[in-house]
Amino acid sequence: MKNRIVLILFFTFLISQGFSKDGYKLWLDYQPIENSSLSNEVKPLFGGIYFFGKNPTYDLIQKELELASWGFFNREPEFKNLNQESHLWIGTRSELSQFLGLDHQAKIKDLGDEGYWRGPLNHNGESHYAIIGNTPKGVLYGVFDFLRSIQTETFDSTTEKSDSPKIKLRMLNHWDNLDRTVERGYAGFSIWDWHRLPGYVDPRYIDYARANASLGINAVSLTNVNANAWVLREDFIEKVKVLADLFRPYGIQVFLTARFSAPIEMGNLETADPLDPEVRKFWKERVDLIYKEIPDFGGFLVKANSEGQPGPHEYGRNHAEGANMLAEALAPHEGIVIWRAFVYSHEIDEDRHKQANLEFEPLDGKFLDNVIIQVKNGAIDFQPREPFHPLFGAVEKTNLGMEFQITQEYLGQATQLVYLSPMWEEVLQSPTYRPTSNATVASIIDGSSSNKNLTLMAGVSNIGTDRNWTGHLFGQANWYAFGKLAWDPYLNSSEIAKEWIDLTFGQNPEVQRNISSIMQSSHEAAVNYMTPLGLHHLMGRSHHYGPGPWVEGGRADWTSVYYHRADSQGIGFDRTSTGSNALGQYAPEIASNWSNPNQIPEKFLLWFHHVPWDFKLKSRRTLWDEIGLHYDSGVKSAREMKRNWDSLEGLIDAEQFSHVSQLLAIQIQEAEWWRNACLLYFQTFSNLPFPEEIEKPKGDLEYFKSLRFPFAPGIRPNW
Ligand code: BDP
Repeated sequence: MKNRIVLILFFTFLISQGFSKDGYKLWLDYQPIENSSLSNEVKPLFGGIYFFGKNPTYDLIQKELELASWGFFNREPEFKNLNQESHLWIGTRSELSQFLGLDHQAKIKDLGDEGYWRGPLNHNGESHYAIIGNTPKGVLYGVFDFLRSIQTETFDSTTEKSDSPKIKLRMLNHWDNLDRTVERGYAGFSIWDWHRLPGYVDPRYIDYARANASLGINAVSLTNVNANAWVLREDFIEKVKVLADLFRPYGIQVFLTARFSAPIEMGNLETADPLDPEVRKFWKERVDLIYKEIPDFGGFLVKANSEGQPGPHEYGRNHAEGANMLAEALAPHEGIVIWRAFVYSHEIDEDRHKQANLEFEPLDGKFLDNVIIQVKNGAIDFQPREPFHPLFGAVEKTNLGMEFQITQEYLGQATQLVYLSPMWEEVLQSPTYRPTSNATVASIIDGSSSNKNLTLMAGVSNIGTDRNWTGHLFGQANWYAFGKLAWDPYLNSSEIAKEWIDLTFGQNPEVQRNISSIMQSSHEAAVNYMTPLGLHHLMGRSHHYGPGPWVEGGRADWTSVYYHRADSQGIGFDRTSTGSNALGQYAPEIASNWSNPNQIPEKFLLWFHHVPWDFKLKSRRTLWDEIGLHYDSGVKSAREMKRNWDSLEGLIDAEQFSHVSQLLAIQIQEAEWWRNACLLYFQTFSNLPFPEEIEKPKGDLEYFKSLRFPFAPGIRPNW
């Protein structure tokens, strides 16, 4: 008995020490350095660290270096004085000024508040390795990059590196409710333990901040965009303050979602009209109160007049009047308003695709400078593939930010491995043709072609209380890739993947090759077995889990039939000038090219065109056959992913292996389910046989239609 307890305690100890790869440590798992020349190069640095100043951020850096040193060398690092033998110098440009030549001074100065320089520095004949920023925050980013270069074995003490973020606000949006449920969350409950705050501080908050800071994420909105005004009460602000205080030295600013009707719900006012003096007073006082507790509070993220959320329209006011009212209250404190463009009204428009442009284009130039409009990557709603949102490039005077969804609401939730970065990259690299012919979405949102300073990339978080944070281990790769792209939206997805694989699975080339090919093929595979050739919004109602192409009834633009429009003639949504003309919201270069079904990239064909079943694609096959082939190839890719993964047994940690292998088996079943359900359903319109070469869809359409998932994760109880 005693032995058993000892054994259990020992395993608990091992787990707490991180010997088991349960995913808790994310990409910050500092493993022993096996490469001896790297170890010889790096060890002396950890044996002589000197900080040129003192501040809370340096304290955190010190802790991070301790963790890393224990992980890399199983020993304590040594912190020295300047007159002792110090090898690793850490500080800001001004702190190190007497040791820096003019060229270094200038180079570092150009990197702004958040950039860093790291490299060799000789002084009085002695060589040092220095990590320098203009601010402690820049230093922090430099240190994380330095540690990452050791983990990925790319560190070289003789070369210098400098970097700085291209986007100002790199932000996670949590859709977390105050009761700890998470809207569209698939990784357990909210990590914000509101009930036990402010008294109890969960150590997870620190690891969360470390993970974000290591990627350069510098802002978080804590609460659901379907907001609850309760978070603005004094007792909750006290809780928020605890988080803000913890995150501050990690360079992370806290935002909250503001419910537009808060003046009524908590201020006892009869109206929330943004032009009403009492309402303005309410917000000003509330904002002042928040800043008293949290002097660097970021501001508000607002969803208004969308999906039933209250907003200025109730009072005959427009989005600019609503946003500006909040912006005025925040401006004296340098706070900002992030106002979402994901809007659609109660009256069903002929095409929801057009709604944001219809509402926001006329308001261009009417928003105050401290307002950013946060636009989803596509015009519908985070579908497996969407063309870029026409608002990018249609609005010139207003600040525009990007909203991506990291949580996989429409992309397999937490049962599927789908690496989202290629999808984001596709959107970021899309040419908008406005304001100049070479303006891509990336160059609009980083301000380089839109000439804006207040820039933003937000990602809807996929984080929860699951031990591995994201439910599926590969969800971590999406968090990671989001952070990287927010820092530099021109990065390449396969390189980001390679880095993440290095950090998560180590250096074995076979492991790296296999996992990289799994990740790179995963998005196209999911698009193929869910919504190929521009199809969209085919998922099950409410929970959005699995296929539901037959969903109809109720609000039209919440159904599938509204989007696919299949009939005996063909399938697809005509958004050309013969249909809704949503295409007209894009620049003429795009509109004219895409209005021709023979010219539009086939991946967007059915997004913009209603096409006959016998329409010939570039392959010279009919549309019907191609739909079948795409669905089938998606399933085959999912199987290939699993085969690839299973070949890694024994080469990677057993716990990681089994976790992903089991989930890939589910992914195959779900891919088959999507293919079978969609093809059998669409066949009821096409009345055509399936192409010879595909595996014939099996099953009974009525059975698929009858499936119900009342307890699927991530949905509101009343849905
Ligand atoms: C949709 C989600 C819904 C969100 C909404 C939003 O299904 O839960 O509230 O987006 O972005 O994708 O506001």
